[in-house]
Amino acid sequence: MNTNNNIGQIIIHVDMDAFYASVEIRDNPALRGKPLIIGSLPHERGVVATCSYEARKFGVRSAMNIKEAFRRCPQGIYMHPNFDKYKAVSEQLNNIWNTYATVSQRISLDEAYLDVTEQAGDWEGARRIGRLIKQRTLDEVGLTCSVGVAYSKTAAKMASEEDKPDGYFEIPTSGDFVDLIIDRDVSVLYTVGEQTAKKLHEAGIMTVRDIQQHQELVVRLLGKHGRWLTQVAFGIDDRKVVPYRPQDAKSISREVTFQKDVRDYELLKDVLLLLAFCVEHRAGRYSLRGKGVTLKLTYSNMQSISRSRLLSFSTASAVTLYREAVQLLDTVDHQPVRLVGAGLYNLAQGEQGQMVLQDLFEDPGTLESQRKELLDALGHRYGLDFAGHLEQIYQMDTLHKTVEYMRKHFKGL
Ligand code: TTP
Ligand code: MG
Repeated sequence: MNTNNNIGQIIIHVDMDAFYASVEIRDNPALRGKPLIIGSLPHERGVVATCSYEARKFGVRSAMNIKEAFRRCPQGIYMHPNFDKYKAVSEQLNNIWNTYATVSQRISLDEAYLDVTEQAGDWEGARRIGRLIKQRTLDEVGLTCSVGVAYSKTAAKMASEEDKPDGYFEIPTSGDFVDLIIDRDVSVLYTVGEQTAKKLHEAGIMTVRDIQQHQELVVRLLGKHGRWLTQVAFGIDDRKVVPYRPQDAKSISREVTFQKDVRDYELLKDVLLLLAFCVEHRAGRYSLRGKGVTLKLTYSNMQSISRSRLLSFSTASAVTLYREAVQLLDTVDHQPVRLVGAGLYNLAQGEQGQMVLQDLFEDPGTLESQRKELLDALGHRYGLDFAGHLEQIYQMDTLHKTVEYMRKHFKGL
């Protein structure tokens, strides 16, 4: 097997470059070489999903407020994302990736871990696979990606970042990994986000070497996460590549940002009903039920709050989720709202045997008639056929458009 390391796994992490933006550029070469920003449009509310590397030179980043992006890059080209297209591309990518992996773990549309230990045989074989994936992605899909080959998942992810875009980088052993990062800032470790980095910095822990030398302090500051970091700082990460299964998700939620703040909480309740249907749809696809219900709000001052409650039974019903979310909404401060979300957590896969017990709490007949009543009433208020268009409303774009229509046409109850 692989001779260059003694851990026994060879893992590839592959991550597409500026994914959404690159797909748009591929399909419209006039965009090539330009600062392209995918997300909201400058006059709308919202954030940057991603941007081309040319736009990154202006300081534009994923998740940045779109107004800030426009301030930094007024000459940029701004476009809405086209999710259906990206999903289709992702399927193509997945087919290429799967050819070379015994197990592949998709992390998002554009990113996966591949366990290539068997197929590769040795390090040279892994190198060949890494190169092949890059070549086929370019030839067959017309896009560039960055590939990291390493002895562990953490190192493979780090390797794919190391030489981006169109990168290829190897980290064969834990020794190589430690040599590479020991004097870098703690934020080089991908589980260290802004908040965690701040906490560590404030305690004087600036680099990976500091983590190595102050393990007790790191654990005291960060608990379980700290313990993980003290391992990773020495290159220890034995996690296996596990196939991604949507049913393993810990929660399912949907949210929308309004183009103008909403002051009327009756309108919010109507929006919660649509969100509840979207969550029900997703839960249904994977036969999931949740015991916990959450409501999320972001107020106009950007303060976000979430409220949740655990039910005595688990549900996948939009009616139940809606009713619970509305009750939670009644308990919060009624300030103007820019974002509202609803979700289920504490998920478990529904089993037939539980259905009988379930019926004690949620009679299927009653739920069905309530569902119809709620949708009819909603349709009546806005003059829209919600029941007939649910399939479309489950899609993000239509959901946003519908919610904006509701906001503009809301006249009170
Ligand atoms: P990333 O792989 O994080 O970013 P990227 O592929 O655009 O760029 P990079 O070359 O740095 O890998 O995310 C993949 C896609 O996921 C990205 O194209 C858009 C989407 N996305 C969001 O919608 N919002 C976000 O905050 C992030 C980080 C990504
Ligand atoms: Mg990417």
